[in-house]
Amino acid sequence: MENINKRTFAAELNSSMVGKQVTIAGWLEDLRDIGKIGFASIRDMTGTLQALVSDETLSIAKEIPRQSTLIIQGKVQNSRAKNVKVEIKVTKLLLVGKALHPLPIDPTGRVESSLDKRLDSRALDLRNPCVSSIFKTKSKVLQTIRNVLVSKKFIEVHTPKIIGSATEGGANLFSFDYFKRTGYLAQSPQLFKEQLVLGLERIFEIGPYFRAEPSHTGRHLSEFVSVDFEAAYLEYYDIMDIVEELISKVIKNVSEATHYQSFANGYNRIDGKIPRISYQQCLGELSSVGDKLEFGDDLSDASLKKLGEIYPGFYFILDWPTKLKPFYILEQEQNPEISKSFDLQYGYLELVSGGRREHNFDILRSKLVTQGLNPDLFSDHLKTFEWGMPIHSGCGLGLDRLMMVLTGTNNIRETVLYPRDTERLNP
Ligand code: AMO
Repeated sequence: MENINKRTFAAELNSSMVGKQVTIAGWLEDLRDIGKIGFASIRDMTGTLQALVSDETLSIAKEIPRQSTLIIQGKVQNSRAKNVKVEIKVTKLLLVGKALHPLPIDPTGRVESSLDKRLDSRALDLRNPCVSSIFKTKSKVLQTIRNVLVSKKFIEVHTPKIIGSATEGGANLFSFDYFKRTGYLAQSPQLFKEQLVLGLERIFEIGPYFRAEPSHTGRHLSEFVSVDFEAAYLEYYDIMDIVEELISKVIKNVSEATHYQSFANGYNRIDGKIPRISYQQCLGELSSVGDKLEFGDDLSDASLKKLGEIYPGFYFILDWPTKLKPFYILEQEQNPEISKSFDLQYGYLELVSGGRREHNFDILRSKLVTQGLNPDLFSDHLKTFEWGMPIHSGCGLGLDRLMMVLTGTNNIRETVLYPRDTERLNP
């Protein structure tokens, strides 16, 4: 059919087009055959439209299995149906891709399938508008994040995902044969992003990272996307300000554009300001609800759940004990047992981790040793700290986890197209 490149999308159809000839494309979701005529429900990436078929086009439509892809030509006319303003009176109907039944899942969502089954047929699952809206929202979230960071003079970079030594310490590292040497998959861009502030000052990267974590939870994957940013001459609380702005702009844009309104209303309760609670304060709060922890203890899921009840929604936990943080996090001058660090939480869920970085070569080297890491493996990184390294701070935001919060799911696999975990390597 001609003019398919000038197709009209379902969401574009409106009363001002009545009488116009249009070409549309999409998949057949339903066909209501009422004798001499039939009403086909066609869905495309923007929504559904009603197509009226009769005579020859009705006979063709009746033979087409649901979910098959069609190209249709016809005239826009007013519809008699109560909830449909305009419809297409079909003159030509072309079957483009036939769907072979039985299909593995019902992408209309009328018949529910398990998440596993849906992930096995992810391409088809994405025809379900509730599912595709997660990924449309994700794209919008990314656009918002990029706009905010670029407006603050950050430039977007790409650092290697194939690396020669660990970025976050030796644990959880995937290794593989790299031309007779051992290569690793990057756990984070941590070392590169710090090195880059030397010449570029403010950078961000949005990319996939890999952790060989044998976790079986709703929030860990072996491959996840992180939004990392790093800036020279900013303090860790400046980074928290940027995180706060990112979260508030993301929520504003998402709630304007999608149906995740209920969540946005919840966020409005805290007025765009995210509470900042020190680790020490958290211990006090937890103790008051019977959870007694010593300074230096990590906060377990159970403790974080309790904190989440005290601080519903987003909250920062800052000034963590130095011993709980990686070697690159700077200590407080007044008390080296406390670090200049923060996490952003949503209830029990950790979304962001960041802090001010150690920028002194000798201290950084000795911290590697203290944490049981071999400084020789970090020589390419360490040497950059002898070339005039500015003070700097930054953070990493788990995009897929943020999507869990925005869409109200407790399984990260819902927010990733093709999730990778201990069980899942295909499709
Ligand atoms: P961290 O290890 O805390 O910090 O990771 C940053 C954020 O990434 C997300 N995340 C994950 N998401 C899904 N599956 C996983 N297995 C997974 N692991 C982490 C979380 C987490 O908060 N280099 C530091 C960041 C920095 O200091 O700049 C880092 O990687 O949302």
